[in-house]
Amino acid sequence: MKRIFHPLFLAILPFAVPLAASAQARSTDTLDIAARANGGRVIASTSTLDSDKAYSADNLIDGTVWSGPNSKTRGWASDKFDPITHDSVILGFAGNRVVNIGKIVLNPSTDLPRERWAKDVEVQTSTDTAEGPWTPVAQISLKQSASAQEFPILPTPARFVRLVFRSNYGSDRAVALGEVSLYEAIDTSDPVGGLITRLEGAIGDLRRYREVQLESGNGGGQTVSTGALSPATVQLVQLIDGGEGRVPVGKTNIALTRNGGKIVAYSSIFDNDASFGPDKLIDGDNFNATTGKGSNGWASQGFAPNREYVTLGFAQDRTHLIGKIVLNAVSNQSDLRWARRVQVQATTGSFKDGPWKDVAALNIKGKSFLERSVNQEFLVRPVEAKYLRFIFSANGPGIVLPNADPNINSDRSVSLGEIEVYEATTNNDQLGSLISRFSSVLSDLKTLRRKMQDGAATTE
Ligand SMILES: [Ca+2]
Ligand SMILES: [Ca+2]
Repeated sequence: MKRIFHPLFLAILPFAVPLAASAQARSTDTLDIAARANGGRVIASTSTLDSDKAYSADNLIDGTVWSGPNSKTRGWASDKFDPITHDSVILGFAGNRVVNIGKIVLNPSTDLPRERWAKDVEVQTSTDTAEGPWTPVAQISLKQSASAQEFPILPTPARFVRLVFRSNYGSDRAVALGEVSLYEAIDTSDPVGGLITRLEGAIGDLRRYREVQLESGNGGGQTVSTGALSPATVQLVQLIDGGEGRVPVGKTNIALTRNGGKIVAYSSIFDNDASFGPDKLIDGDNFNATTGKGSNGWASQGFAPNREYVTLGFAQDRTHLIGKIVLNAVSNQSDLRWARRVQVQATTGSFKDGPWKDVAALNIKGKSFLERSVNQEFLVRPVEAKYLRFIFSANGPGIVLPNADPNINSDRSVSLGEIEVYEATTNNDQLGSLISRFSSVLSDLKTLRRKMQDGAATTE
């Protein structure tokens, strides 16, 4: 059978095609071409803090960022902050080839004061030499957050990429950055690339649909509201980031040791005393100050804001959609040491290297010892997490002394009694598991396409 196109259809076709293409989400490959492990290179940097190798620009492509005292890397820092002649870093790729940039990911995390962390960055490309000429392709603005921040870029060919650091968060000493990742755009004109782009678009639609379902409370499980709490349990419910108070959450504490929860990393233990180990955060037991009985809780060795952390995972290292976190500050330590503010981050990647996404800053409320001894619930906007990292940023009841850091009421330790984690639930989240399966097919397709292209390149 021969198809006859209507002349009107033929007339609109040239317009319809680019419109449809621009409406689609652009796909990028999964391989970080800036990473040294993948052949990426730092060609030049304008300066290094005190010419100290520990802050070399090579740290920008080592695949890891500073995340506490055990970190292998500190990131890069310039030796000045000059708002006129900006500092910059130039990157190149394996085999000196021209790549087609589609996405950049920057993580500001370094061990330097947060005022020095990079803020406004201009991305420039050169297809010719490492001296330019340079074409600006994106202006990006980073959050002051130790997380991998993604920015799509209109597909642009580049033999060299220059990052020009236009501003930081308020220091005149240096500008600092933890890691740079670059990803190639997937060309929609090749058939596999086109298929990948369509699948990615469809998965994006499904994700948005599920978010709408979650936000409208269309799911199973228990709906938490202040009215639903048992009057016998005084609990403070805080809604994080407009949690809407109607997020349906599961009834099982998936962080609990007997439900498969586990500690996968931590910064330190008070006097190396096992009775203050991080496993005490998920043992389902809290210290009772009146009887002097019960589990001690976790306590760190020393406290400075954002240096102490605990990372936890779940049974079989599975990824869960998190909807609620419960903290209980009570521990067998002076309440000057009890955690007051905790930054929570999530990753679906590695518990060592992330990439980490900020979930919420949880503030444990209450002035008195008793007010702070109760479970405090935090409803968070649903977030996928294979691992959750809890970073401790303030302790004590919030005593403010002259010339002292208000975040530190004791520099001896920060402590916490218990962490509970609950899932956000849709209808058993069948849609969520379907999205996960499609996503892994998408990732396999991208790898396959890259291998096909590499194979074609080597046989040419
Ligand atoms: Ca790094
Ligand atoms: Ca406990």
